Amino acid sequence: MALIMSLSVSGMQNAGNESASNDKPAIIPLPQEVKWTEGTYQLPENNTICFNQAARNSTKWIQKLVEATGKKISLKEGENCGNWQLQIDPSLTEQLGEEGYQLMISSSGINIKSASEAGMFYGIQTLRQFFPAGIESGRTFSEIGLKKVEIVDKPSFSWRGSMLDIARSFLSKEYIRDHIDRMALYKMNRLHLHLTDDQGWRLEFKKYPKLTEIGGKSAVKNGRSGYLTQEEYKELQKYAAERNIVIIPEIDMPGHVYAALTSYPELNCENNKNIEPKRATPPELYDGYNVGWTRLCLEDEKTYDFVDDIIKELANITTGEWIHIGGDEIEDPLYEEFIEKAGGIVSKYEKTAIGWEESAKAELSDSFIVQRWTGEIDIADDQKIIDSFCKFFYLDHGNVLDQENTYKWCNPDGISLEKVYSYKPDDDRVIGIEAPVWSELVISDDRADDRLWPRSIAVAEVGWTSTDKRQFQDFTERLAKHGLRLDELEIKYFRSPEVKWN
Ligand code: TNX
Repeated sequence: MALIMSLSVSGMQNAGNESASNDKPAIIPLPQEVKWTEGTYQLPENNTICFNQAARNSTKWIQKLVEATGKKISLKEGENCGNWQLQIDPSLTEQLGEEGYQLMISSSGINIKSASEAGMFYGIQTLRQFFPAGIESGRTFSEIGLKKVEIVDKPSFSWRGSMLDIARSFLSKEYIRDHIDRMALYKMNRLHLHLTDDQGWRLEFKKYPKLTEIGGKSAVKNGRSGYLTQEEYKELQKYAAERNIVIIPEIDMPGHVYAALTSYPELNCENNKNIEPKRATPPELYDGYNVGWTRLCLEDEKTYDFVDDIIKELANITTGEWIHIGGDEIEDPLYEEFIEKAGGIVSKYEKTAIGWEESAKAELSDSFIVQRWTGEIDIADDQKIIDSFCKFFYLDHGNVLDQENTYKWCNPDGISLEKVYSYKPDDDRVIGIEAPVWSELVISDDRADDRLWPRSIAVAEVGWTSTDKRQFQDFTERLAKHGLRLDELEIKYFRSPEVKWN
């Protein structure tokens, strides 16, 4: 692809500089089919957004774009009634899928079609990338020229996920909300929240208030404590849903439960005599880095009352289809039985269970989704799989070799952009990918930004664009132009040396 460097930079500095429009915009994730045509479409002084009834809700996203131009907008319901056409038509599902769209920019204006609100939202996200980066911080431009194009696009995977570990070190609801916005720009659609671990319990449960009263007070060394109330959790879900993102809550069991054991010591059958490190629970909280040293008392039937209560309350406040039960890093003779029972409880409350890879050792129902991180455990033929292989996707690892405050246990070289980008699905049970940021060492917003960006953009493209269309060199050239947008969004991203940032 011929790229005319620096044009977007000068476009940024001089509001309204038309030269910006002569350059092809860098679209990430790369759409499945793009046909550029000659010339640009100049937005006129008066804009009419013409939408059909199904697209009414979607007009709010367009308004943001047009407002940035300072031009006039009016809304009109109908067909072929304006220079912006938004049409949602469920009969396009076969062609465009649930999340696909068609975007055309021609001399008559802008036309987006989709089968659903999700597809329309993504068509608009693509269009957003045709606008100067300055719109991201609310800057206005008097002249905006949009390169003429025809795009037909849909994702190759239905699961394009990001995982935040807010258990070791908490991230505020404001950070999570910003993260949802950032994910949406790159068409990611699943936000997995790792809500509980040894170092903290981060979601309020009405039936077990001490989980957050006690377990919410701790954190990993130098990390942040805190928790989300149910109200805040619901608000986040709603905010995410508007942006086609589903929140997947994880309550990690039967291991990784020290915060719960401190809050309700009756869940701990060793009564602290046999677990290492030896501690009195309560009142001591845990702020260390060990994994795999705590467990719920699986010998005691009452533990399952707790598990049932927790999953029930969680299912009640969760609008998405999935509940993640954890299941990682624990040796216990009753482990498999636990996974089977907990999976059954999730189904009883009409949700679909997800567990980390180890859960595949149990007899799982077909609906249970396994999240791979090592690839070493055999998984039954009918199981669906989410790939989070640590060597490609563990974003708590360094962006480069020996980056400070990063882990390297899975990949001693660190996980470069190129490494993330080189992932290829090898199995047709895979429904998608997800990149976790574990937070033992990610104890501030700036560090979270640095670990997440720009690698999450590579994750997004891997999840969206078919493998045969992806090329690392081309990706980095497009990414270079997104630096400005990330700056405008005030993301403290890692200036990866693999990219010649504009
Ligand atoms: C492994 S892999 C974990 C987490 C740690 C992470 C640190 C997996 C499912 N669990 O408990 O935070 O390593 O990199």
